Amino acid sequence: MRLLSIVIPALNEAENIPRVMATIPLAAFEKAGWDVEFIVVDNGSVDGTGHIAAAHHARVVRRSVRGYGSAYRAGLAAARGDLIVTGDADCTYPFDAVPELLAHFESKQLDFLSTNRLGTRDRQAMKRSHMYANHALTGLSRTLFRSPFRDSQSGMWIFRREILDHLDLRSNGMAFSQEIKHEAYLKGFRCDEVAIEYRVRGGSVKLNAWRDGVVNTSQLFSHRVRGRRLPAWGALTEVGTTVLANSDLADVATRSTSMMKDLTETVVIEQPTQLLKPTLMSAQNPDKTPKTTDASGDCEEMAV
Ligand SMILES: Nc1nc2c(ncn2[C@@H]2O[C@H](COP(=O)(O)OP(=O)(O)OP(=O)(O)O)[C@@H](O)[C@H]2O)c(=O)[nH]1
Ligand SMILES: [Mg+2]
Repeated sequence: MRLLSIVIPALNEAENIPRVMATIPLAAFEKAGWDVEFIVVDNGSVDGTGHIAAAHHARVVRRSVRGYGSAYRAGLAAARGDLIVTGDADCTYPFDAVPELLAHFESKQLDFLSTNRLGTRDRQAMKRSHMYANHALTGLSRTLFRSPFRDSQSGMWIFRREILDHLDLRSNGMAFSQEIKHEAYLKGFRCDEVAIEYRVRGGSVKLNAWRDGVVNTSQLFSHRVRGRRLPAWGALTEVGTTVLANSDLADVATRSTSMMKDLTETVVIEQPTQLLKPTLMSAQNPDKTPKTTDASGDCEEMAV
């Protein structure tokens, strides 16, 4: 069986974690030949998010440095899967659609697949001001990087774990989301994006719209200055032999490796060997009905 790592950053999402987990379609993954590890990164919660996640069979990663990007850098370093899937812990992303996204990823032989939330029909899922800000940041990204992504801020991605060794990821805050997409694109990996449904959030928002908007904008410019688009690799399998001959990539690989080294000093991983099995989940959630969110912020049963 191949291993899929689902990596989720969670700050004070104790209430949402069980609901998000209930939407993970383990039986479909098993049928498609995937074992699943579920990694929750908690760096600063005061509501017991990490304990709840551990009780729900997650590998819990804790890191002293706060922030969304910091959480991802630790969680991705801990992931062992052939492929990594990400998303928020707030019930907004459709984990129940991941088998379909995986099929697309594999049929197109992609290295990095992102998702586009901006065509979502549920107007309550994203505030109008956030929608405008997302379009503005995406427009600027497309201009600066000539990137193909139409939603530069989406938090659901699927990618081959191996590509992490070639990405220079530095953001500890919300800018991590755009940084990983642009790095994958700049390094010549095969990227694509598909539309997904975006759902109403459970619990409270962690984004600080103005501060994060300013930080993200300045990260775009600094990243553009340091990053240069490298030739497309085609399939990543071809990189292995080429990478050492390319001084830029060799340099980046060295830096990523030292980033990982930093991380191992501050990261604590609980339940390091834990895998999710459909039997575990059905025992915990007997009706196995996928969940979504309603406008009041609570996840509720979704008609299927
Ligand atoms: N571990 C960790 N998780 C974080 C941190 N900040 C945000 N998160 C998580 O990252 C995800 C995204 O944060 P949100 O508050 O939903 O931000 P957003 O998705 O940009 O904003 P909305 O679209 O309004 O939901 C959620 O799962 C948060 O719990 C952090 O400092 N540490
Ligand atoms: Mg969110």
